[in-house]
Amino acid sequence: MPLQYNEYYNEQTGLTIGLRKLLFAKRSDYQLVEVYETDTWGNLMTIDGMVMLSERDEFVYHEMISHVAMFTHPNPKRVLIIGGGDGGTAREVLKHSSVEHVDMVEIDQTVVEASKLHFPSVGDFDNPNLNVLYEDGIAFVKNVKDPYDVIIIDGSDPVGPAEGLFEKDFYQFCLDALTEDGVLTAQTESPWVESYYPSMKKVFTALDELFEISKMYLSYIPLYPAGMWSMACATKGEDPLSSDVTKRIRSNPDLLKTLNYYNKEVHFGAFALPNFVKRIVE
Ligand code: SPD
Repeated sequence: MPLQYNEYYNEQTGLTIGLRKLLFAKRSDYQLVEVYETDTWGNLMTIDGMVMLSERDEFVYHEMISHVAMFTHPNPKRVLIIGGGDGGTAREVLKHSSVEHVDMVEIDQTVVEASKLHFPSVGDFDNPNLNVLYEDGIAFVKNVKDPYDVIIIDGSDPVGPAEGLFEKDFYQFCLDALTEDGVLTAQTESPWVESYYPSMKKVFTALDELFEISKMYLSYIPLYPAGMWSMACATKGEDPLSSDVTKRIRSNPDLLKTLNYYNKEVHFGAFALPNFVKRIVE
């Protein structure tokens, strides 16, 4: 019998990943963090039975949650990442030469520990511009004194410690913690998983009420439920679809060369939504 990992997301329907062996398992104060060596996806991290990243496909999620925000902002210097303990989002953000300081607020030190041990190509933890804090991201954002240009919500699914990251109050705190041309991106689950719809609806309704501009965008992540993944981009006025974004992307050829998913066409195309996806948040 082959060793397999199954994440069931619709009754008995799910995703199966072939495994070689268990590399790490720790029940922290918050959740169960596991790392497996897989058949063809490199190492795989799961939290409470849900896939967080594999070495082979992590670039899609991390590039899309980071660069859409970073190129939408005219000059991002201070960045806050809520969650993101594997370090992949920070790695992408730190590729932008304008960045002077990144605070990454991860509630669970075990995620960082697992990443440092088993995902050496993901984190850029020794970067002097990265400050890692082990705190509750919601409490942190409530008390921000020195605002951020970009806030990225790289949390887990809306169960357990990440549940509060899908609430309106949290996005009000984020709005208050952003500079006047601030930009926010957040992961907002799979449009194919109906049990996520209430959380998706809650986030997009909140962003719509609070921010000047808010839009959903999509990317394709093979090891996430059904492969289609949604994210939110909300701003105090910067338009993620403006010609300024095109100019900024074009003026960064060296950064773009390091990427495997994100490019100018993907940035703009990602905001084109199928009708059934639009209806989830209408
Ligand atoms: N079901 C997957 C939800 C993924 C959210 N975050 C992933 C962490 C990658 N940095």
